[in-house]
Amino acid sequence: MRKASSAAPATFSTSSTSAAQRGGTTAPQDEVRAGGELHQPAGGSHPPLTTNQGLVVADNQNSLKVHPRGPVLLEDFILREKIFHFDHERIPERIVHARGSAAHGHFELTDSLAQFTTASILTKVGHKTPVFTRFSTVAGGSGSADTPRDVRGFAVKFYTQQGNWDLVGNNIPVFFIQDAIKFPDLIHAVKMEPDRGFPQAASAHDTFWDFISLTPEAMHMVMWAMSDRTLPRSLRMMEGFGIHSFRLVNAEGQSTFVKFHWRPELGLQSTLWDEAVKIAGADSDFHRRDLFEAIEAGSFPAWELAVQLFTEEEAEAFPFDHLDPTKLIPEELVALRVIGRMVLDRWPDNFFAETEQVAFCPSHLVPGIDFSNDPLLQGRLFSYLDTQLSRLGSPNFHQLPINAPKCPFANQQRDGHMQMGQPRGRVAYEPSSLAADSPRESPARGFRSTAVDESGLKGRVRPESFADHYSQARQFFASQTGFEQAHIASALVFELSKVEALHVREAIVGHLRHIDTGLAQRVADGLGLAKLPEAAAAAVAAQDMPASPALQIIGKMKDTLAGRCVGILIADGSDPKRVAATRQAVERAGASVKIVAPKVGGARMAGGKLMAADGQLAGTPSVLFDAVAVLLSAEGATLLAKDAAAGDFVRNAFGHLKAIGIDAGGQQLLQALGVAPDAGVIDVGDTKAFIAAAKTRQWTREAALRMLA
Ligand code: HDE
Repeated sequence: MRKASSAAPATFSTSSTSAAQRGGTTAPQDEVRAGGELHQPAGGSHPPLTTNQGLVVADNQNSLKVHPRGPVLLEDFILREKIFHFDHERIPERIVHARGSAAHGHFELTDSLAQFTTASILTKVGHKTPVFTRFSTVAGGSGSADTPRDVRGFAVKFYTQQGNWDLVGNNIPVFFIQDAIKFPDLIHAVKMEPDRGFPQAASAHDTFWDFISLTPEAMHMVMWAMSDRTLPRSLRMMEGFGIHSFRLVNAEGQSTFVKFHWRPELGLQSTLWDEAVKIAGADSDFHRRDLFEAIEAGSFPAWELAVQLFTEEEAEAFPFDHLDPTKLIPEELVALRVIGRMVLDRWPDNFFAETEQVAFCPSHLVPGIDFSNDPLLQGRLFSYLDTQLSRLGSPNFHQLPINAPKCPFANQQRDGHMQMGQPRGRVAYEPSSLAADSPRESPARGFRSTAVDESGLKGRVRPESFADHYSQARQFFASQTGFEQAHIASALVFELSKVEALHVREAIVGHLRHIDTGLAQRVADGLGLAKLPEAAAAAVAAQDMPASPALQIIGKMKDTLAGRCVGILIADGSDPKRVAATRQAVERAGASVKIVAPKVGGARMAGGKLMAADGQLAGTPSVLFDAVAVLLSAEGATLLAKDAAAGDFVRNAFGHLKAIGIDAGGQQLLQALGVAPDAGVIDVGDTKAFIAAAKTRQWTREAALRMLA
């Protein structure tokens, strides 16, 4: 039998075992190292490590064994407790919206809606209500990439003085289906196909398009999903929508319908499809990192909250049914009224405790707000509460700090798994006469459902008023700029080209014929269909509606570089003054700069000084930036001309329609790569021109370099 090593003198250890016996090369934290100094990682006084029962642990490196090379003992309760807890670290991921990122912040009301509602959050101007906001993709698992083509969740939990209000919306104002009973089918169709387990986080496959082809009500949402709205550049640059009509209810019990909109202060920005695909490889946490870095840098993302208010009578006159969640109310029909501002200024302390365990429920609302009869919303009122039980495992999920209201709450609900409260006394019922302090109902200020006159024949019937599936899809497409229309057509071609079943491809084109014949023809051509398929049977013929420029992305971009990021590619010999001047101009415009160099240690600049890099060229491609500058010496350009990563950096920046700032060396590299300069390739000597070009994409470049449908 081998003996335990005694190579290290016993004096190196505070216990009777030697350092080598304690294991590894790293000394335990309370151990005197060979040099004689106490090993204390930076940052000070460490509390003792304990078990969950508070027992101080002496050795966190070794399990308890019969002898140093012998079997582990079942007796080792410290090992068992640690592994037991580890084994149960995961909870079921969300069935949809599993991949998400969240932040804390506040909402401040700027315009009172006191005329319409009793909700204090919508009437107390200047009051700051804490919020927790989670953004998500829908289809992918929790470890999937941030940038697939997908709808984004936009869920806000307002911790109001009257209880929690959850506005659980998306970044698109309509939805695929009209009735909650179709939701499991929709999600089963879009998720990985059940026999093969792929594709992950992608709608470009047969089952999704098969379901869509048989669900014409989805065609409006499909237009949005195929637009660049589903490729947001940043979570900070997306709109949010409550989708359904809700009601605001005032003190007299009168109700007004309301739609909620979030509008990003940075304006809308999207990536291009080819770019989004490449970002997924370069940084699958692109959106999460972007939100984290912005908040850490103090560049807090903010949104305006706006409402569309309308009465029942006004709704009667709309050429669609506002209770149908596949329809929106154009801003040109009912203007948006901005009533407040949300700022996200604090990243969660712990991802699991907050972002993973936060439980949003559309049924969480406050007095003065009420539901409408939107059948999708009505189904959601059940689903979210129910799902929390399987995710969080207990009806007491509301007691988790992230879910608990920040106003007092009390009732006679008791017990259950993981009960954290310790209610006192004998009274756990109501009415009661045995306790003076037991909670009672409050008729005057409590929640009341709006008294609505409902009558009719019970039945599983889709209303006639929900039958027009194409008019708003047509309006959406007609309202886009030519660049955006080309992206929609190309996205349809891309997605349908991944569909193996020819009849499904044809059926979708058949639906497109009701929306825009030109679009149908472009997609048919892009798919190589021999002839235009038959138009689908339509319950109601599509109407032409007035164009709504508010539905564009390009129309909603802001003339700003704020919140975005410019990458500057340097190499040995680059001119530090040029780099500094470019950096200064970008930062003055409210954007950030990242220096990219062949080596992460930096580049030796002209003049001999080292400039540190934020990223190494091969790992920091230009897809991560909104615009780039290529600032090189002649030698640097010659060197990089031979490097594939540098070639990709420049060619992709050009291909993704980005402004490229250059100096003489940059120009040399572009020339060597065969990239012909256009109006978006700018000498950084003219910083103003470079910033102006960096704010937007060089849309006109695209037709020359990409085969769009
Ligand atoms: Fe959801 N949805 N949903 N949904 N949804 C969930 O709840 C559901 C719908 C939305 O960041 C689940 O906690 C049904 C529309 C967001 O945690 C689940 C129907 C809209 C989030 C659920 C819908 C949404 C969810 C999964 C059809 C836009 C993420 C885990 C009636 C207005 C919230 C969970 C977060 C999450 C069900 C339709 C938005 C299963 C049954 C429409 C932003 O309860």
